[in-house]
Amino acid sequence: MKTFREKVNVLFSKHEELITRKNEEIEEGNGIFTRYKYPVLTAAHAPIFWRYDLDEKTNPFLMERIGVNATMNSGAIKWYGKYLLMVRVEGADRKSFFAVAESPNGIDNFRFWDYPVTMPEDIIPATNIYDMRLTAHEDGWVYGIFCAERHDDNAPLGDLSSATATAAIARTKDLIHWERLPDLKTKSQQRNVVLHPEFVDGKYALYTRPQDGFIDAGSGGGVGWALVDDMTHAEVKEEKIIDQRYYHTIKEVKNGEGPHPIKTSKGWLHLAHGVRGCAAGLRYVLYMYMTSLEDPSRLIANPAGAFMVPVGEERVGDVSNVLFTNGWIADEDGKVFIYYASSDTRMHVATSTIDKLVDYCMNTPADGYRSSASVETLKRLIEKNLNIMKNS
Ligand code: M1P
Repeated sequence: MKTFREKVNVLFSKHEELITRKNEEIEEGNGIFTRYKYPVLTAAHAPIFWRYDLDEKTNPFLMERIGVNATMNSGAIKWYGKYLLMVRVEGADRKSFFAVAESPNGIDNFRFWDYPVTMPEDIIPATNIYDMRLTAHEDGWVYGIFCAERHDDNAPLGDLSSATATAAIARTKDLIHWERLPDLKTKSQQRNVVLHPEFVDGKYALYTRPQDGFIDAGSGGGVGWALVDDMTHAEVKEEKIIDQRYYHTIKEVKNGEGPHPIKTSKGWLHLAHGVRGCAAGLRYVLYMYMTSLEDPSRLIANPAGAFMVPVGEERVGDVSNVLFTNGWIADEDGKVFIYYASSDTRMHVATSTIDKLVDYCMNTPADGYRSSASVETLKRLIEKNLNIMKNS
C-alpha cells in the first residue's frame, strides 16, 4: 500500500507528464490553418495544489477538495517572449475566475501561474466573471474587458435564472495587479466587448455586442462600434453596427467580436464567433472579416460562412457544438496562434500566418444570401478550374 507521500508524488508526476506533453500538428488541413492533436489546456491542467489539500492530517484520503470543471474562453497576449492565456477557469461550483497560463512556444507546455487573478469588484459585485479580452493599448496600459454577470433583480420572485450581462473593465501593467474601472455604461446589456488597440480620432474605440437579454441578442443587430472619451468612466453614447447578423447565415442568431483585431498592411484582421439555431440547439462557429486601416469600422472583406467549426471531440462538452475565441497572438514573423475553446470545456490552438489569413479574407467569396447565388459562385470556380485542367 502506498503512503500518503507516495500518492502525492504520483499525482504530481502524472500532472507533470500532462503539462509537458509535446503537441503535434494535424497534417491534413484546408491550407488556411493547422490544428493540433491535443488541447492546450483542460481542467486536468489546473495545478494539483489548487485542487488537493496536501496535508495528511486534514486530508487523510487525499481527496480533491476544490474541483475544476473547465478551462475555456481565454484572452491571449505575448508577454516578455512568453505566450500567455488569460484563462476562464470554471470551478465545480460553476463560478468562473481568471488565471494566467504560460507557455514557452504557444502550442504546448502551458502551466498556470501559482495564484489565480484577484480581480477587484466594481461598486455592485458581480456573481460571475468571464471571457476576458486583453488589449495592450497604445496608452501604455493593458486592458482586460470581460463579462460581469449578476442576477436580474427585476425577475419575478422565484426566477433564479434571469441574469444581466455587463462589460466590466480593468487595467494592469503587470497582469498581476489589476485596477478595476467602472463597468461600461450602455443602454443595453453587453457581452463580447473588445478594446481596439489604437486611438481612433483621439478616442478609445470599442467593439460592442448590444443585446436585449442575457442570452438573446434580440434587436442588437451584430458587432457594434463605439468611440469613448475616457476608459476610467467609459460610456457608449453612440453605437453603430459594423458587422451585421443575417438571416440564414452562420451568424443569424448572434455574433460577437473575438480578440481585438490584428493590424496588417491590407487592413485590420478580425476573428469573431457566429451563432445559429438548429434542432440540436445553438451552434457556435468562428468566422473572419477585415476592416479598413483608415477607418477600422468600415468592412472591406467579408468571406462567407465559417472559418472554423467544431470537429471530433471539440463537438462535445458542457455546452456542445460550440467553438468560441477571445484570444490570438501574432508573432513578428507573421505566424498567428489562434486560441479557441471547444464546447465550453477546453482550450485548443490552431496556427496560421497573417498572409494566409488576409488571403482567406480577401479571396473567399462573399455570401450571396441565396442558394442560387452560391451555385453561381461555385460555377465560376468550376469553369476556371476546368479550363486550367484542360490546358495542363
Ligand atoms: O455557451 C456558449 C457561449 O455562450 C455565450 O456566448 P454569447 O456571448 O455569444 O452569447 C457566452 O456565455 C460564452 O461564454 C459561451 O462560451
